[in-house]
Amino acid sequence: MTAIRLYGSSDSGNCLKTKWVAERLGIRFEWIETSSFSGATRTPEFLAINPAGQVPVAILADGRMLAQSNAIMLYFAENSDLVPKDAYERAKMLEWLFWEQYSHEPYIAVRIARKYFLNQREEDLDPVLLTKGAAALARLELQLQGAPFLVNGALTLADIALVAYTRAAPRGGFDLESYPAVKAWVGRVERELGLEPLPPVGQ
Ligand SMILES: N[C@@H](CCC(=O)N[C@@H](CS)C(=O)NCC(=O)O)C(=O)O
Repeated sequence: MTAIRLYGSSDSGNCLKTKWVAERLGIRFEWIETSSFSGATRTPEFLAINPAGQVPVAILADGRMLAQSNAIMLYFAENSDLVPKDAYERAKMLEWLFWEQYSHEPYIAVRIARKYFLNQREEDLDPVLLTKGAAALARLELQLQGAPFLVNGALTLADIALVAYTRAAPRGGFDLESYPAVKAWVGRVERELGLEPLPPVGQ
């Protein structure tokens, strides 16, 4: 059977989180590097695949298309230990996934993109990105002060979704030294996923 095709950018936490889940669960896939910075998500060919013009996109073995990083992760992880069996714990995991997309990614990922990848000057960045991003890190810190993972003491999709941009937050000008529980959790999740820590910014 044809493997799943995963269109994604290696610079994007949204894309990497789907790749990490597939790798951890031994799901066969072909990675098709598609950078939003190079305009590859705006070509007629790509828009025919995903009219929203965004990566990640999965083309399943039977040809069906699935977009949105958290939907793709959930599809891959169905019936795996990355999704709690208990209805309340599963809903708590979803609570974090929705929070990630509304209260974390729009600030931390956007600041990383503008500052690190597009080299925009500090004074040209919307100050809200810093305050709301710091608030998101403080919320994670509160949760992780008393728990090794976000939900029910074990690795779930919530950790994978949230670690994607949190580990890269220093690229957006956020200092993880101010969030020691978050920093320790990043290391824990990286070890679970077999990821090398990102090099310090500037190296
Ligand atoms: N909520 C979407 C966000 C996807 C997204 O913003 N993708 C970016 C790369 S990280 C993209 O393709 N941007 C191109 C564009 O919006 O034109 C998800 O989680 O998949």
